[in-house]
Amino acid sequence: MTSSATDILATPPTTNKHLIRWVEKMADLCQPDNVHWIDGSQEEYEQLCDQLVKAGTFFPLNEELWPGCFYARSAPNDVARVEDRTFICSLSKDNAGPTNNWEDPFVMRRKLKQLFRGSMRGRTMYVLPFSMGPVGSPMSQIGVQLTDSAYAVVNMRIMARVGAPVFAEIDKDIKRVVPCLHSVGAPLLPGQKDVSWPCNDEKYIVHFPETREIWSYGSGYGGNALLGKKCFALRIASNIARDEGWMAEHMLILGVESPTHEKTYVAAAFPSACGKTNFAMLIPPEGFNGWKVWTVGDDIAWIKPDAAGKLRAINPEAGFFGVAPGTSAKTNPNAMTTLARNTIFTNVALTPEGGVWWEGMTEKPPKECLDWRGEKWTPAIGKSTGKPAAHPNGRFTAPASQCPSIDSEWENPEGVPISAIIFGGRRATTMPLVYQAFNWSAGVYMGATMGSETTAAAGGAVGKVRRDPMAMLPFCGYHMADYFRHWLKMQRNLSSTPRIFHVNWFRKDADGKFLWPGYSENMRVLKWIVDRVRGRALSKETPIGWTPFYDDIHWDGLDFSRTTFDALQTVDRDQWKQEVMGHEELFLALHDHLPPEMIYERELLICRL
Ligand code: TSX
Ligand code: MN
Repeated sequence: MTSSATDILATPPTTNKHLIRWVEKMADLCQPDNVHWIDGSQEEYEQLCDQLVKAGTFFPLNEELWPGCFYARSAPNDVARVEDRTFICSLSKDNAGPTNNWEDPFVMRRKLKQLFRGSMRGRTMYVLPFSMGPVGSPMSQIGVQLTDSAYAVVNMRIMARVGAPVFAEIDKDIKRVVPCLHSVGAPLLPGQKDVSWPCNDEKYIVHFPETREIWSYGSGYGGNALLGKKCFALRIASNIARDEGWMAEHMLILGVESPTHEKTYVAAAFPSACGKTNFAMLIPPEGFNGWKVWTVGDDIAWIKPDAAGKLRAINPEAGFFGVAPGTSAKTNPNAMTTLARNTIFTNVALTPEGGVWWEGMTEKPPKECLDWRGEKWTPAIGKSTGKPAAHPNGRFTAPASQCPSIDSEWENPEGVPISAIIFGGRRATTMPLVYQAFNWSAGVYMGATMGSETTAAAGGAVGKVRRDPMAMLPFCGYHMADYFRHWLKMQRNLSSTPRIFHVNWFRKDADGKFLWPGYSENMRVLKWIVDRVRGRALSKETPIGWTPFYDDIHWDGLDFSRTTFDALQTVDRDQWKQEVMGHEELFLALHDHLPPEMIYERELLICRL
């Protein structure tokens, strides 16, 4: 380490000896040229962005069109989370379960120490304290990310609360701090010129659940590098939550306000490619005068029983890291307003005016632009090569505070009360538009068996149902069957459980046409859910749960026939017998830890069918 690093270490903005010792130890291991303690100020942010511009990582967008926005292109081999390189290194393999990659923690630690040795040479190590959830909230958790990526730092500043207030919180010594070590794995020799997106072909995203540590190597991208998000707020937090009796879920949170200003909050879990962010920011359609949907979060919910035995939830994040392609003024006007300023765009297209574009943003593509690889792209080139201008996983990083529908309570340290939980999936057949589980354990079964049909964007076979329990398959930091057990156990700590629903916006008719218009019209389903929760709406008992009658849905402003609605809501016993067979596949893999309730619920369902 150079003397400058030692100098900066001599005056750390924290009194926490464990933290200082850990930073020293990791600096010894990674050997950065410099150590920078992040204060989280606007000036620091601007300085880091300037530096990223000089390094060629960032391109400042046209200030008139996109004020405060930057554009970045990743390396082509660093565009998404790397599930096959993601590990849960619990002491026992059994604890990670069959749905996670596992390696012996001692073996993995040795391997990681090798990789991180000297990995930050020629770079600065940033010490980034962050709070997941409002600083000081009893539901919040604290981490410190050491990273050699300024790109990770500026993205984290949008996605989490960072800097001096978090150091102050750490110094109160109330909460355990989760250490997160991150390196892009691209040390520089003296005088070596850097590339615009440093990363390493070899990637490791590693979680140690017992010691609550995260080690991430080789990637600068999203979920691999912004360690507060998937690594901490889901994989590590799911372990903490299990131990402490709460839930860390891959869920959006929204509030529905009625014309009489009654507000009802719901949390919803969807697999990818279902339009989760669009749903979180829904604008009610015609016929819903006085109704409003408010956004609390679009990706993660931490849910905890309060003193009265009701579940309350916070959004641990402070921003949206959303998929850009498909986002438009038509599909999600609130998102478009949110990302209009102070936003970082990654792997979308760059227009000659210094703006950004992606597939689905406008009806007409730009005449010419640079694609996400920096190559010239025109609609004709796109057509002949089949290459999109934006990468399908191109992203925006935008502050939640800029969302027009952001809820007044979104930073309430006590969270918001959750009255309903919604599971969903993309299903062309079998699944009705909406149905309600009979009770909590039937709802847990519903979530445990949920799935989605694969789209072209995901790669692999299109149209096959992929099971994704509670949308947590890539994010549960322990054995998935123990996670179901934890869900079932939660009921015991509650005076009243949220009601549980399943929705499917994607059912098709025999000609392959969508039966439901979706988007804003989903408000009609949301209203029925709210009415059910409030004990106002009737329903019909079916073998799978409660479904609305046509007349239980508010149809003002939409011409929708009884016949089409019946087709949407059909529970076909033969299709459902097939469906139940599909459930068994996943259960087989989990059988040695599976709670008996899951078997009983399946048997009950089979009997009713
Ligand atoms: O986000 C979607 N939502 C949720 C909105 C709150 N999408 C996009 C999914 C990809 C991310 C949807 N796509 C939804 C939906 O509810 N529904 C559909 C399917 C669909 C697509 C086009 C039409 C209708 C349904 N077009 C017309 O009906 C004209
Ligand atoms: Mn997500």
